[in-house]
Amino acid sequence: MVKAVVVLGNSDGVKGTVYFTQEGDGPTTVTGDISGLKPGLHGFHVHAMGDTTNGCMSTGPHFNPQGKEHGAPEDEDRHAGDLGNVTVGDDGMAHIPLTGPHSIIGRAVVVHADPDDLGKGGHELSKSTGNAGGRIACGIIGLQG
Ligand SMILES: [Cu+2]
Ligand SMILES: [Zn+2]
Repeated sequence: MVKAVVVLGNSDGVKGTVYFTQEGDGPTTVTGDISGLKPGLHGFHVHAMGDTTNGCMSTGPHFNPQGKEHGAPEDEDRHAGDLGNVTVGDDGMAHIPLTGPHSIIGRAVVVHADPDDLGKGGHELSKSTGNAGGRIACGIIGLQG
């Protein structure tokens, strides 16, 4: 069992802790709570870099080791970091790699201001970011004992 955790926060009162667990090569389970967000859907991704020197802006693009297009978590053509949307306080499941060559340890989780259109919104950003708007909170994923 590999366990990882990320603490999210910003100066506007957004706070959260998100846990990732993976048994063997099985799917990664994502659980946790985030408070202080506006009601509704918020884009939720693993971004490529664990670098918050310039806040959430320096976490790079969506984690995408296979060079695919942006999509929904259940799509075949999706970034590995595409976790879809979160609703405040919801727990969820995601099939993202946590061990092996595509480890997400040391990368960043970013919560966005707007819903992720899952690549289907027809906007020029739909196929890269899901047009999820600003990066309102983020944190770096670390191993948990
Ligand atoms: Cu994002
Ligand atoms: Zn993406």
